Amino acid sequence: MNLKHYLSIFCTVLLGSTYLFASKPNVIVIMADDMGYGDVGCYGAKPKNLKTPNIDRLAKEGLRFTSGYCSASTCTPTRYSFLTGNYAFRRKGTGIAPPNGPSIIQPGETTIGDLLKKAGYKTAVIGKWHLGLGEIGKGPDWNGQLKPGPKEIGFDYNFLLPTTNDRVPQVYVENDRVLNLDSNDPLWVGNKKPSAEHPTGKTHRETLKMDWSHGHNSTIHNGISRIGFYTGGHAARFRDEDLADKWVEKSEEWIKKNKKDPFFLFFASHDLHVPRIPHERFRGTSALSYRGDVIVQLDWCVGEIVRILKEQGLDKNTLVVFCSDNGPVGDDGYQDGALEYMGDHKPAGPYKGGKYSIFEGGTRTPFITWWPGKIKPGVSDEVVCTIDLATSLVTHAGVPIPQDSLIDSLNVMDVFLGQKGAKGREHLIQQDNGGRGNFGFRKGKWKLLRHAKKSARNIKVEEKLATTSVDAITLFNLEKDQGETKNLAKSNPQMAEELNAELQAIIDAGRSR
Ligand code: NG6
Ligand code: CA
Repeated sequence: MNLKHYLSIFCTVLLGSTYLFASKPNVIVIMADDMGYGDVGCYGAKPKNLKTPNIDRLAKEGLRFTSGYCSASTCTPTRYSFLTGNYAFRRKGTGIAPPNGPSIIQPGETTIGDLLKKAGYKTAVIGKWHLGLGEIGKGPDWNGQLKPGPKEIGFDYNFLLPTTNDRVPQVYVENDRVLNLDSNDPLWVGNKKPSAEHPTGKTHRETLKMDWSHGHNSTIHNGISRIGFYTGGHAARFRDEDLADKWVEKSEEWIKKNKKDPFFLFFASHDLHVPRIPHERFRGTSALSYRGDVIVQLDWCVGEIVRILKEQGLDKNTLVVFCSDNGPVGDDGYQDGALEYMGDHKPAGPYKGGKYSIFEGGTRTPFITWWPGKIKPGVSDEVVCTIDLATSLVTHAGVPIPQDSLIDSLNVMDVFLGQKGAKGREHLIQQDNGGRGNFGFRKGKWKLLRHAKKSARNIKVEEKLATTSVDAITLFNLEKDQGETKNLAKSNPQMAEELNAELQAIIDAGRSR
């Protein structure tokens, strides 16, 4: 062997290891809850209303998407689609999960976690789950093993708020058990009042530290009444004020333990979902009351994640994705001052609608990718969606995707990484909570809305939740009319028909990848 041979072997090894290194970055997906397009500084929130320096820094050092979407305008369907890569409307039972709902994703349905594990990733979900726990027909066994759960569907570790912070019970789940549960004080969860004297938001309204406005008037915990009833499990109950700190604490522990392998962390913040309860140190940090204060709290979490990555020397080899699970909402059931203190803040930015709606505000949300040294700072107008993370990340990690899995998740990794000339989605179906048969269809500059019912919810986030009447088919040119105000369905019926037929064809095809 001569020098040339040695050089070629050396180069091959170097290239090989560089390839391996580059193709398996750590990935942290930070998913905000109910955060709208206009809720952060880098998307137009004014500093006098609230400051989000950490999220803004991600955008400044990374890629900020102007057409980044979540796939649904409520939580459960977006999360289902993010994990499975399937449009949620294809699957019954993917709407907002109730407290005692079983695991919506059962073992056997392939998830992003399953496939990343095949690439050698360690995987974890920390934060809000809201995808059900336990067997079909049984639901969660709160005092026993909560199986199946994340562990059975692709996550090595989980530390959860099992449902939502406004749904019972207010306990943490670590792996498949309620944390700190005392067997002498079993946890009971149900949807009927357990006894006549059980205090609720209705009977003990004067004792509440935050009053409800609609729903949310059942069992009281931490001075706040919730959706659903529960008793027991007192030692296991958390304080709403401490959730954000807990997500960061557990993430830091897990990252330190798993940093030798490539890792995938789904950091599922409960902020800014109701009840919006900032930690005491974040109170009054915005001009928007608690709704703004919990954005500042979430922004702090983002800063902590970056701090941890830097301290562990992982920042150059970690892709951070910041996104939201659905658009914004003002009053979502508690009198927390969100509407009263909104001022000139526009939670959905220039877009119409918000949470629960198929207008742009329902799903077009903050979307940032950050990977220092790899992603060139900039802004991208390409269309991407949280549903695409699965195929993009898994393909990037070199794992083949089974034919019948991740059926609506597209490989837009080059777009996420800001590669020159890379193209995002040609089209995207947006849905609401499902069940109502409402669809949004974005294709290029066009946006078609198909409402199965003659009403749409929450057209204006800055006002009380309402239903407003809508036409069955509406068409908008987002290039000229980003606020979806001028319906072109009548003046351009051909385009409306064409898009409606294409939307239907994608639904009928049963898959889009
Ligand atoms: C609704 C709740 C709302 C919120 C939502 C789920 C009422 C009146 N409204 O049913 O407060 O919990 O469900 O939000 O109960 S999500 O972001 O998790 O999808
Ligand atoms: Ca949500």
